[in-house]
Amino acid sequence: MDPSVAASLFTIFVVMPKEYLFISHEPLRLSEEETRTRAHDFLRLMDRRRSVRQFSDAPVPLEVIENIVRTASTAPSGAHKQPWTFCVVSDADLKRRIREAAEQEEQASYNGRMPKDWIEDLAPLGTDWRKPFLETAPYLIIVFKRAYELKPDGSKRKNYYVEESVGIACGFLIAAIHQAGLVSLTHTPSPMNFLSALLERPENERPFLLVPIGYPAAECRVPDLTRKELSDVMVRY
Ligand code: IYR
Repeated sequence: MDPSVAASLFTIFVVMPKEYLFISHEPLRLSEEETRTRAHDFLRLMDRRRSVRQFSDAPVPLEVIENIVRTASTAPSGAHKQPWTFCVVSDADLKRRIREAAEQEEQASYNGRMPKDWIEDLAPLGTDWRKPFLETAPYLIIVFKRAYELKPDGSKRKNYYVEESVGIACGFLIAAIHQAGLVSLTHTPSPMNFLSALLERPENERPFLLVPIGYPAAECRVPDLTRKELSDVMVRY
């Protein structure tokens, strides 16, 4: 290569900082009154959310699930890497296999793997190893965290704050489900690696959370729980 061409290329690709595009941001600009009302209304909405373990098999349109996943994927993430994959399962045979594998793990957990204190802490929730909702709910979303990205050439690219990012995305997911009038459960069968095998996920993905989604069963009951007061969760400085 001509040395002057090489010099120009060096300047363009090595010396000159790349210009990144910034666009203007147009946030909602609300009056203080409207902000107060909306904060209050959102609290009232979210405070009605409950984790549900008894699902109806009533169908949910796929479009609703897609928009819920799109909402989850708006979450902030480390270096905007969006290190998540949402596996959406509605196939009855796959749901059955997930249930069978989850129940096998849960049976071992409830019958010896979980310490006594843990079992006692769960008693008010009325949970046990049986997970019929994994078949009844019309959809299961299995959230995978991407420990790193696998490039097409096989090389790896780091992700950042993966746990935090995927946790926030799951929060958005659960809020979006509730906002749409559906119910969900944050289910964490343990260990969860059977999900990687059943869903044939690549090596850079690790199961993070299993979220059944649907309508509650007509006879659905939830434990009589209260939430902490503001004074127990907020400290002012
Ligand atoms: N994974 C078990 C046990 C369980 C653990 C916690 I922490 C809960 O809040 C609820 C259940 C199960 O799903 O039953």
